[in-house]
Amino acid sequence: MINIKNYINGELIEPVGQTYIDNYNPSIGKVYSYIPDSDERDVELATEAALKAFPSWSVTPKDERSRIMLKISELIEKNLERFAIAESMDNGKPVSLARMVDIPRAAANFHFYATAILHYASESHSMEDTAINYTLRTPVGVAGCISPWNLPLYLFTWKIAPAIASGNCVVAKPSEVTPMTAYLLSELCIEAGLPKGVLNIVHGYGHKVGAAITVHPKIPLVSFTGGTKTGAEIARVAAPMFKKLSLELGGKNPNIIFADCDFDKMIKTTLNSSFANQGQICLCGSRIFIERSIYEKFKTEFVTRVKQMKVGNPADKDSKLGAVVSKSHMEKVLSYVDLAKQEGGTVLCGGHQVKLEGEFAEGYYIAPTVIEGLNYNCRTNQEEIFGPVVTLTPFDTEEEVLMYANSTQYGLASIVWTENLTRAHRVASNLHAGIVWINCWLLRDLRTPFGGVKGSGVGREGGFEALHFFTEPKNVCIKLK
Ligand code: TXE
Repeated sequence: MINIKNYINGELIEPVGQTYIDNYNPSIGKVYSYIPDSDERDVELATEAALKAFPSWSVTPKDERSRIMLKISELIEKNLERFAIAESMDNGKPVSLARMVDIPRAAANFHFYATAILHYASESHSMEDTAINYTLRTPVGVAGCISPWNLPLYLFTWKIAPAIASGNCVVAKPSEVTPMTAYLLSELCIEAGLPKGVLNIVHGYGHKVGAAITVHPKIPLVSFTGGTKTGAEIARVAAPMFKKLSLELGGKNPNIIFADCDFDKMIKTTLNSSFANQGQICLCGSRIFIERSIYEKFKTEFVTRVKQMKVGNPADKDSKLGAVVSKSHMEKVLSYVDLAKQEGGTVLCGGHQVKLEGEFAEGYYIAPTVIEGLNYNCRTNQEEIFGPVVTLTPFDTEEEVLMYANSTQYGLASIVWTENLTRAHRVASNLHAGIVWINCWLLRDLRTPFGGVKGSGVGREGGFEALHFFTEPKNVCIKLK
């Protein structure tokens, strides 16, 4: 059994309270390591270390910061297989997915911001011959980064990389449900020569460690990804302290399928946008709206293919779905299937736990689930389920489907399938969402703004948006005469 340690001031250390939390492997439903049950004392140590490192790190030349970050990126790539297996064991996702998506993306996050910082420039505003203004962009200080369990290392590094690239020091908290790869990352940071105190990782519960980061007076900005309720709690505490906040929260994304789409491409991608990572991606399209003239064709083809998706041991090459992240999450997702039935829905396939054999018998597996016959405004179609569950709803007009699509409290991503270019632009501009994918899904250019509207959050990550967030602009005005 591995005892995970906190990474504070360049060292791997035990939590002050010396207590630990059980860490489950969801694919077998058993404890396989222990996580520090840290509290505000550990956050205090981490913040002191970060404050001590800040004066030097914030003036370390960009080239040097970049060099160290590139080294971290290289080390992640070198350890790809080990990290992919660790991510799968911690989270339940197929190893193949972690190998193809999660871990390469974590390396890419460091690589991207190691180079982005070299190209980051600030503005100047000339007032003809009266004066010249220029904007200084300086690191803010100690950044709090709090991340969730669905894409553990991917989302953790998506925050840390821009924060340290722009000269901040960080107190970070990975999800207590999936802490392992953040722990492995701390070992790589030591190996890469990241100066002590620049990145500090404190493991533990949200209500202890996350809350202590949020309320700490010396942490002036918080970047958070997680549930909408938690985001609201963080905003409630941080707003009166005038902290900078970036909140990337839940989604209930529409996948809008017009009859003129490229059917084969659409079906293939829709299987993915529905069930990748067991549906536990805030960008998954869980509400599928299909133009009525192709509704039956879509339903037949889609359900046939969903039934063929193998749910199994995450290490098996042909497993399309692994385990969901925890027992309580499995129960939550299955409770939504019961709710859907009560709301008049018909389960076309799935809707139940999958019991595997042997050592996987106690794992948390759910069959990919497709439900039809629900109103667009019932709870099943309004609340984030965050599991392998999608609903099918027919529509007749563009106006009607836009109303359905925009009807939730969320507004993160949308997917649109049509070969009609004019309609694609029109629908994209009328969707209330931070991201619209036309004829694709999860195609990501790291330079683009990433985030949502309404209950899906505040602020944008990605590209220079993140560097703006992690720096404070200061205008200097010089009179010329
Ligand atoms: O997330 P939490 P949970 C959604 C999804 C899921 C629901 C709840 O619907 O079912 O949220 O998931 C830390 N102060 N998403 O409960 O609690 C926590 O320790 C500060 C969407 O796992 O929001 C973890 O590190 N921090 C989502 C992080 O917040 C606190 C991804 C996220 O956990 C805290 C995950 C507090 N008071 C879940 N309480 C997405 N948008 O991708 C908890 N945390």
